[in-house]
Amino acid sequence: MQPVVLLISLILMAALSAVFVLAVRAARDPAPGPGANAKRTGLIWAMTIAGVIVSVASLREWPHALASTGDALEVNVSGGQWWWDIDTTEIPAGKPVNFNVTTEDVTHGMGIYDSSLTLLTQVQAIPGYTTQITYTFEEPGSYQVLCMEFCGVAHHDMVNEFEVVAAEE
Ligand SMILES: [Cu+2]
Repeated sequence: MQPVVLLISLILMAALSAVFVLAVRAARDPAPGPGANAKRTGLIWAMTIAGVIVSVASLREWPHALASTGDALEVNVSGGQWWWDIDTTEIPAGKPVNFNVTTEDVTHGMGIYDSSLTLLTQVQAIPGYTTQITYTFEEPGSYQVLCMEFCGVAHHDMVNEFEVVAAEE
């Protein structure tokens, strides 16, 4: 995945550089032809409209559901240097879970990973606040909570886990 991202980044950087070079060349031209202003106005409108369309289309699918209040299971998570305290060790699969996350000292990042260490969801843990994230686990298994924000020498020790169990019929 990373080589693909790198390649895309390099292509976009080259495209941006080309635009920059063209803009510098155009600025050297002392007398822009007639209609240049109308062309610029049209270009700005076209870019604005394209930008709004791309933004709305790409933001439609949020990576996580908004905090739900319905029949979700409430799980409280508290972080600190250097531990995670989770008040629930078994979570039923297929049921939305509201994680209420806070920290007792500095800012941490609560990331939830599956057994292959794929990040499923994450939320910032902020002192004095409770942040919420809702997630529904589909697969039973062991899940890990890791800190995603460097928070001191034992940051890497901020590991805890919980089990997702098959829902009772
Ligand atoms: Cu931390």
